[in-house]
Amino acid sequence: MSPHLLRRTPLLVPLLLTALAGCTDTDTTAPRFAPKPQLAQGAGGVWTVNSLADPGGGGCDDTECTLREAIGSAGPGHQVVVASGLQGTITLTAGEIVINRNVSVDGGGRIAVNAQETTRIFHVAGSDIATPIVVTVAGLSLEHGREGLGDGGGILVEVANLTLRDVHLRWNEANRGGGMFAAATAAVTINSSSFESSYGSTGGALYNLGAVTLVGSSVILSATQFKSGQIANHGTLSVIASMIGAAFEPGIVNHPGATATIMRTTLSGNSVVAEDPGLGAAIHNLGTVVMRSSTISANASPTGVGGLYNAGSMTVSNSIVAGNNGNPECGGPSPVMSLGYNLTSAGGGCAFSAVGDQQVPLPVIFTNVLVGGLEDNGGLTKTLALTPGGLAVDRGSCPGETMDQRGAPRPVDNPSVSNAADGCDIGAFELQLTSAEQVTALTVSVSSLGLASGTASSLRAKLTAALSAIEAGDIAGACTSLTGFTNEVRALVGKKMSATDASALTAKADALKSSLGCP
Ligand SMILES: [Ca+2]
Ligand SMILES: [Ca+2]
Repeated sequence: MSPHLLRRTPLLVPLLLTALAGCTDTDTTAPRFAPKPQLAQGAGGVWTVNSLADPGGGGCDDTECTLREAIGSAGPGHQVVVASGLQGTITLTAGEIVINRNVSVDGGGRIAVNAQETTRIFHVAGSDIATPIVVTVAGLSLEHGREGLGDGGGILVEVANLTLRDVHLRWNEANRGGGMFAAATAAVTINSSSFESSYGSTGGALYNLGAVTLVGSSVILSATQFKSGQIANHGTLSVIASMIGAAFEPGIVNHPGATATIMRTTLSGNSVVAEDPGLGAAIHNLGTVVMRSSTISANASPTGVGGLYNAGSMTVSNSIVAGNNGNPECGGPSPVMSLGYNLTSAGGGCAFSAVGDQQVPLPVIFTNVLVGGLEDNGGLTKTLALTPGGLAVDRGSCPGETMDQRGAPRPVDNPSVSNAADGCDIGAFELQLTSAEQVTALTVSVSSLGLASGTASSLRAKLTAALSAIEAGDIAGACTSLTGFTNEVRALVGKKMSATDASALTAKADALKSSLGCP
């Protein structure tokens, strides 16, 4: 056990800032809600919440239907929705809300549920292990849930298949799993959602005994103790296109017997206190970890392992594990196995020596690999952008991948940069081509088709004109040249160019025109 006591105080300032920032969305108490005639409650299996009160008089009707009443009234397969115009915070006053049937609950992104630190918020549990209930919860903020000595301050998931979509768990606290506890009988998919400012004695954000998948989701500002991780995984965990960062203690602790798959994900800003020697700041693995196309940077464990600690089985491919504070960045009794195309720091980095692996001097990491801190670079989660022309660009290999963490296309092959394999970039982020680079790539494509020289040079001339226009800031001119190019390509179909080649060229040119805002 770690001797230190993690205090919640350091969280207060970010908590307050987040609270202020969040006011506009969900804390509006002045209702915009104007009562409108509703369809009869329950008609067509739809129950409409029309009140921010709790618990309500007991039944869900058109005069008053609280969230608790709607969920209690909904039969198997029914939906709970929120009346159009209803917006604000539901303050729980009667304990947790139990969901024990196949229902979907959608707050439309306009409703916060605040448990005032007196109770857990949702308890999702069927009773038949052979037939778990199937539940969807969407469009809600779940705040200030607290289960001090128990499991799951925000949500406790037991015999259930639960999908969260656009659900934001904030300021929740529990003994195990401040935001969520997933039992061994739980299967949970967490999509486009976030855990923020959670606290758990073990598992600050999430404690998993079952099967949990995060997609396009974030875990930030969580805290925990007892070396358990923001995500304490004892089951099966998949983290895809997500971000885990700015947390106290390791981002993920993968416990003995547990399996974690990390893909197209960024772990950054996780920090382990000096009183926990030997802990890995990003991932502390005692089970099995498979990592691919992820970025592990700027995590800190001053007396431990800055990036990846391994006492089990861990394989890493096409990933950046560099610029973490802690020596070494990979450590523990078992080697972190490279499957190739990784980039790490020279010296204190990981002992990667498979095909495509690079050892880069530490000062270069933040000048010629990564741009800097976590930013909103598009997509659902923050990312660490790559330096244009830097050492990670086109030096990776990502067979089967079609997008990066943000959802941007990958691989993107910059024809001016030599490829290590398929033109994919190393890590979670794929650098997209600039407009000028897209024109150059089109020129390379034209040259590779084996066209008659007159045909090829006529097409290239249009692209050269487009490139000159882009470099001169003449967008209208670039649009004109690109339109001339696509018209000429289409005219060649069936004569000097196959339909397949033509559509590949016009698709790229049209995408560029679209990004330039061409008419
Ligand atoms: Ca690339
Ligand atoms: Ca290239």
